[in-house]
Amino acid sequence: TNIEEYIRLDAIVVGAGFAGLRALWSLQKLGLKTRVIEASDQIGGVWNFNRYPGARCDVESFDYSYRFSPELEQDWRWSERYATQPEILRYINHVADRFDLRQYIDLSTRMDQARYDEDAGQWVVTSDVGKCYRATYLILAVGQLSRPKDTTYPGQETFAGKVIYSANWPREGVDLAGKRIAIIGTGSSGVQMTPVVAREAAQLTVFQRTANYSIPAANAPVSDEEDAAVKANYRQRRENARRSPSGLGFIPNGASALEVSEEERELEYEKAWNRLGFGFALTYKDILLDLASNKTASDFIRKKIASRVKDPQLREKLTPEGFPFGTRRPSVDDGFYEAFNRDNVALVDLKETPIEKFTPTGIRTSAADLPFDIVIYATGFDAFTGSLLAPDISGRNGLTLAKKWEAGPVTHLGIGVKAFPNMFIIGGPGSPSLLSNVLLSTEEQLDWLTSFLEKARKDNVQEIEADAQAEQDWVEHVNERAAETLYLMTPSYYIGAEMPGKPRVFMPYSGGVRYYRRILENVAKEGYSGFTLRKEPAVEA
Ligand code: NA7
Repeated sequence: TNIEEYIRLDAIVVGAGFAGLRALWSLQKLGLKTRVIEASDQIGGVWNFNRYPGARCDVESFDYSYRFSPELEQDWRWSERYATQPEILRYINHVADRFDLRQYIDLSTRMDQARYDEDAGQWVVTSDVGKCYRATYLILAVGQLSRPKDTTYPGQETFAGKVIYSANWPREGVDLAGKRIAIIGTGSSGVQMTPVVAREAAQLTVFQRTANYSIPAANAPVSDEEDAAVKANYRQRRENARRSPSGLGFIPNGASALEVSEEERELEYEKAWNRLGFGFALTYKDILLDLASNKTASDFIRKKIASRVKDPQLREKLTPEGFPFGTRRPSVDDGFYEAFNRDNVALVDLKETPIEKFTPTGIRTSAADLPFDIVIYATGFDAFTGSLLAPDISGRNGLTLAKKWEAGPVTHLGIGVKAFPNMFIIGGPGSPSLLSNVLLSTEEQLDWLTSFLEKARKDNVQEIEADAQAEQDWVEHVNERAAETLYLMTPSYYIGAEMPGKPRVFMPYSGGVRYYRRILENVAKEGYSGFTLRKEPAVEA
C-alpha cells in the first residue's frame, strides 16, 4: 500500500463520547497530533444513541460533568439535578464547540481494524469509509455499555408493528400517543422509560425477567441558590469526589450498618432514600461488603417498593428476591412503581409466563396473545468487553484482542495490555468505570495517561508495553477486591452473565476510585512500573 494514503498521527482516539472528547482535549494540549474517529454522524457516545423517553443520568450532573475546566464548570447551568439525555447531549456539544474540538473529529467513521505494525512501532487503523490512519498511540474510548444486545424472539419478522431498541432510539422520535406498547427488560432503561411511556400510551405492558431494586431519583430543578452554592465551592466538591471511593460528590458514611441501632438505621435510610438516589448504597460503608448489613438495606427497599404498589399481586412480582441489593446495577427511578398503579399498565412476569414468539399482531406468551403496535427492547448490552472486541484489533504477531481475552479480559491497571504496545483503554475492564462515577474515573485515567505520555516523549520512549507479570498481578488484585464484596454472589453484567457463553470474570475494579488513583500515582512514582518503556520498537517481545 502506498504509505502516503495514510493520515499520519501521534494519537488516534476511538469514540467521541465523554471519554474520547476528554482524551482529545488532553492530547491536543500536550501537542500531540490527534484525531478522534466516531462511527456515528454525531458526537456524544451513549448519550447520542440512548434517546429513549425518560433517559437521564443516575449521577448528579454537578458530578457527572467535566472537571478539567473551572471556567466551563462555572458557566454551564444544569437545569435539573439529574440531567436528561437531551441536556447532557447539549453539554457535550457545547464542550466540543467551546474547546474547538470538532475539527479533530472524523464522524461517520467506524474503526474496522487496528493492527500494530511492529517494525514501525505504529498502529494502523482502517475504517469502514476507506480512511486509513497511522498513529503511535491507539486510545480506545469505546464505552462500557455501547454494544446493545440484539435480542430477538422467533417470529419477529412477521410482526406488523414497530420494533425499537432503546439504545438505538430513532432520532426523529417515535409517536407513542394512543399506542399499545410493550417494553421488554427492567434494567435502568426499562425503569426510566416505563412511567414516561405509560403517560402517553393507550396501553403499556412491561415484560420483566428479574425484579431489581430501584431507588427514587430525588430529582428536582436546580434553583439559582443551589447552583450558586455548588459553584462557590466547586473545587472542594470535586476534591471530595476524587477522595471518595465512588467518585460521587458527597462524603459517605464511615459506619457499618450493623453498629447502629435499628431506629437510627431506619432514620438514616429514610434520609438517604429521599435525597441520595444511587448514593443510597453508600448510606453505610459495608452495604456492598457484608451480607447482614446488606440485608438491612435490601429489606428497607423492599418495604418501600411495597408501599409504592397498590395491587398485592403486582407488588409481589415487582419486589426483588434472591439477591442482595446492589449486586446487580440498581436503577434510579422517577415513578417506576407508581406507573403500575395506573389502569393502562400491566406487568408480565417472564418467569411465570415466558414469551413464546411474536405474532403478526403482537406477542404470544405461554399464557396469552397480547396485541401491540410497538415493541421496545430495553434488554441491555454486551457490557465492558462488547465494544472492545467488536472491531478487529491485533497486536504483536497478529495476536487478536479477542484471542488474548478468550478467557476474560486481562490488563495492567485496566489500561495497558501485553502484546498491544502503545494501546490504552479508557474506562475498560479492570478499571473502576461503572462501579464509580464513570466520568470522574475516566478523567483520572486520562490525566494519568497524559502525564505518562508527556514523560515518555520527553525521554524519547517509542514504545510502551504492559508486562505479563503486571497483568497477572492486576487481574489478581481485581479479583481479590471483588472477593471482598458481595458482587460475586449474583449473576450480572459485572461478571459477564448478561451474554450466553461470555467468560464469567469480574469485569470492573471494585476497589474504588480513590484507591485506584493512589495505585496509579504509585505506578507513576515508580517510573511506570509494570510497563516496559523502549526507545526503539521491539520486534520480539
Ligand atoms: P440492563 O441493566 O442490562 O438491563 C437489561 C434488562 O433486560 C434486564 O432487566 C434483563 O433481565 C432484561 N433482559 C435481557 N435480556 C432479556 C431477554 N432476552 N428477555 C427478556 N428480558 C431480558 O440494561 P439497561 O439498558 O436497562 O441499563 C444499562 C445501564 O445503563 C445501567 O446499568 C446503568 O449503568 C445505565 P435480567 O436482569 O437479565 O433477568
